[in-house]
Amino acid sequence: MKTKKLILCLIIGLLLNIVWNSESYAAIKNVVNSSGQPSCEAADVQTAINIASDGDTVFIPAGSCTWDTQVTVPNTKGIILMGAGVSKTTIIHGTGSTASLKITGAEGKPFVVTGFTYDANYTAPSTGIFNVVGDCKNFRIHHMTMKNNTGGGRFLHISGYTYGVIDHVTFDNDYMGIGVYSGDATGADAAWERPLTLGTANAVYIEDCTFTQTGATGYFSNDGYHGARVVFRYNTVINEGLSFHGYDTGARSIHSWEIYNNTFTVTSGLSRGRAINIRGGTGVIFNNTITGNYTNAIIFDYYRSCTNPDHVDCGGSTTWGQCQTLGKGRCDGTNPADGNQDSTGYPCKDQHGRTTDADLNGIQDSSPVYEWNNTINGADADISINTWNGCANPAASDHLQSGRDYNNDTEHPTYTSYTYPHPLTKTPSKPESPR
Ligand SMILES: [Ca+2]
Ligand SMILES: [Ca+2]
Ligand SMILES: [Ca+2]
Repeated sequence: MKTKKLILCLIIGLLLNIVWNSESYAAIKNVVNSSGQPSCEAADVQTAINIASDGDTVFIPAGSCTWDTQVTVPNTKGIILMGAGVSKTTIIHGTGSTASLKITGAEGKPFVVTGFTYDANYTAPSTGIFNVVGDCKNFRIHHMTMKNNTGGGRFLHISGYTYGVIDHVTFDNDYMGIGVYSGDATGADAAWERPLTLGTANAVYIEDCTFTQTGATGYFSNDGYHGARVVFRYNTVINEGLSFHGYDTGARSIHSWEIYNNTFTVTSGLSRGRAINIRGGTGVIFNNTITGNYTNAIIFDYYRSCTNPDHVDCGGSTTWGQCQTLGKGRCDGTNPADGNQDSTGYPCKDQHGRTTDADLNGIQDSSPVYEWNNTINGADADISINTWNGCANPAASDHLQSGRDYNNDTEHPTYTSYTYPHPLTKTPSKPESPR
């Protein structure tokens, strides 16, 4: 009995200590100017960040400010950067081709960004108006609006060995909502050496977000490469498609992806290309509802099946991507980059249905893709392979085969999806009454 009471006292003491600690140390740093007045200006936000400690909230009050110098959060602190709400605090990107907000994350230092509208001002850079780097494993970016990115760049660019969740963000007038480049160019090989972890927290989760583009031309809700792991679920995509890079234009392909319970819609009077377009890696695609005038529901491309400037698709000239060797050469049985288990070069490096070489025999291991319960305009939607017109010996159909590399209308035999909503969305990040 005595021991039990002692343990109980210790537990209560520990709990009180946690409460006391969080109350004592998690402070709110209101952003003010040199006169002490509420401010959303970049220099004042930076000053508040500089004096904040782990767990503190830097509160950006209502107002509209153009950030023409970059605001940075260093990897020495994990903070909450919070606006007064999307209808109240507006930050306008004003640093041209450089991100106006850059967070360098760190392992063990979770960070949160929430509660403001971020206006790209039609100049979104390729590395995002908002750039996340470093190796934080539990960030959250939520309840924001990002708008007016029509400049060809990204709203949000995430690179490094980093995982977390982006939820309830509205991407409006979107060119490219989110680019995930986990591993980044220099860490892409290391990212591909880590084992496949479908159904776990080891990914960048994008959930309950809305991506909308109302222009005449199609754009992409998001992208991934350099060994990225992306889970894209419960999102609403309007007049856009999802596209992941392979072992072609990037250092390495995206590593893995889980795409489920999303809606992809083309509104009346518009047309778009592919709803889901993937160029490498493995994963699952299920329960997606595709509606409207998309040319294709789900397409797999593997560029190196046919990187030949002379083939018919290219019209005898090298055009972007699909007709360039990009320094990687074709997968044709002679390229040491590939598995070369048959005369076509199969399995090609980072191709669909292949993953980390966990058994270290020098050949990327088989992990077929599974597709089930996807529809386009009410009918069954399947993965189809882009077989470049006129390309043979080898053809894409030699490298990507149904029943071997991918399976349509077949539930994955062992996969279980990760908890929804993502547990990080339960983390409180709203002080009771910020002032
Ligand atoms: Ca192997
Ligand atoms: Ca089918
Ligand atoms: Ca199907």
